[in-house]
Amino acid sequence: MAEELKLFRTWSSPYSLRVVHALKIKGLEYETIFEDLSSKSASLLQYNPVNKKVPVLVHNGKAICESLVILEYIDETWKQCPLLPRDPYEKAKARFWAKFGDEKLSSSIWNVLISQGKEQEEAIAAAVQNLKLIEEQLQEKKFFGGEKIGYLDIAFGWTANLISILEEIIDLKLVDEEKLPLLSA
Ligand SMILES: N[C@@H](CCC(=O)N[C@@H](CS)C(=O)NCC(=O)O)C(=O)O
Repeated sequence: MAEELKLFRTWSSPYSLRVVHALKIKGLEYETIFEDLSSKSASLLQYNPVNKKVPVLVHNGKAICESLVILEYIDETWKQCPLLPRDPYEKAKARFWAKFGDEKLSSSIWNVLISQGKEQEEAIAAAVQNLKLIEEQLQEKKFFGGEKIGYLDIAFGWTANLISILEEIIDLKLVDEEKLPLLSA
């Protein structure tokens, strides 16, 4: 039976781009359904009734939601070009930092955007502190995944495009080449 693979996403969703990148690395063909989040389709609501968000991957009629969960599903289903490390400890660390990125790093960067004055100075310090923790994960490695792009690189992909856009909006450099050379590179 031919595989049926559909991805519900929007062009702007950084979470969805994770899935796009993983499917590309695995060399998988799929259909894209672009959603209008101001008028969600009946299919999206049917496939993701709990969170009603993109991305949703539908594989042979079965829906998988939450971008990090989808990455793991893709990695376990299609074994070529592994994304997660095989070693259980390295795998646990990759999952830990991906969670940190979604729960702590992203909100600390958002706080910089929505604050002003003294509050913004504090928000910048907190965001840079979090970015330094990420920088440490890159020590002596080309990618978070080592020599090849892996799960954590895909999970942090949003930092590469969204932070530079936010920097332009608030006219402030967060990922500084001197303070965060590896992340900046
Ligand atoms: N934790 C979710 C976040 C997904 C998410 O926030 N998606 C946004 C687009 S970037 C969305 O669909 N928002 C619609 C809504 O909140 O109603 C994931 O990793 O998949």
